[in-house]
Amino acid sequence: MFLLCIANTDLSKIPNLSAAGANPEAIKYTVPCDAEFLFWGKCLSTSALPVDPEGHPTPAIFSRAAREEANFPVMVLRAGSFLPPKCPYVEMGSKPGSNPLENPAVDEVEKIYSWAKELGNVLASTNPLLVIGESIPGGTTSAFLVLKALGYDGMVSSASPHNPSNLKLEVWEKCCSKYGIKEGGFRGRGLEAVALLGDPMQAAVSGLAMGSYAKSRLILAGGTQMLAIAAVLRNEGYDGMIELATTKYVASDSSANFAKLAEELGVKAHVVSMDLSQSPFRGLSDYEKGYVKEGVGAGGALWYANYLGVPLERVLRRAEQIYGDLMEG
Ligand code: AAM
Repeated sequence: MFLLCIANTDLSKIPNLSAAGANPEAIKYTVPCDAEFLFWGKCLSTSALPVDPEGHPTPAIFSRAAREEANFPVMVLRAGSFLPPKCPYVEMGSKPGSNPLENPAVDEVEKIYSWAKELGNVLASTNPLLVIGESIPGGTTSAFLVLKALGYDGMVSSASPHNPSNLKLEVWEKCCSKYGIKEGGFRGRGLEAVALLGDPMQAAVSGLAMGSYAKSRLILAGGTQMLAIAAVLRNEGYDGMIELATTKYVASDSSANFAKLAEELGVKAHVVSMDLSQSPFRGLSDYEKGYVKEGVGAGGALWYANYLGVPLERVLRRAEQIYGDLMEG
């Protein structure tokens, strides 16, 4: 089964920090639209697909294409989003995350974690393989803050080709002054780091992972945001195998330290070597230039389809067809 965990964080309201939406107003629709697109193949909360500020489409295109080609079941988990998606979903009863520069980031972190753990346990008893993706604009920054707090020094990726790394670092430094914390100060306290600096998606996905590990194979579908989940798991005492699947765009992002962080965390990474350079659509071929890169579990969905016997090329052609139809419509 493919699970998409959706959430929001007020971090996305900091200007220029997130590119997962055309503009700050549009960003609040990214999450419900991603879920709707994955589920129905069209967005219901807005008339158009989520795009970045330069018009490049959401990676949900690839997750949806993988689902259409491989027919795997999907489930949406809402762990605190500004707006509900117009599709069936599991409600975690949690609030969107706060900007830690204003307030501690995640309310009721233990509740989210324990509910998700129980859900992970239930899902794992009927699914031998769980692939878990995310949609949370601003999520690379909350990932960075948690990694730093847990002592992992490396930059996260970004939905933009121009990673606002300095801005992310500035947010971390301001958090250090506000709360009197330092790098590595939360070692061994993964959930506490999430509560102060992370986001509700991290609490939910960490719980799902902890609850399912003993029973099923789990693939964290995403890039450096999923490495932050791995960091939480390691700091909550999980010392088993952690697998992650992501696109080559995150793995080869020179503004981030994906490989170094994955190695430090003992994460086995499946990197999907997709090539969109020949795509007739600029919205897609520009992924090769570092636009968007990953999200909505795209890398994991491509990996999953391939695992189920569908060649990568077929899913990519389907994604082009889906995008082409939308452009014409
Ligand atoms: C999710 N939906 C998206 C999207 N993502 N729609 C358009 N572009 C994206 N990149 P940042 O921290 O820079 O905001 O990047 C993280 C977000 O980008 C996540 O929501 C991820 O799923 C992706």
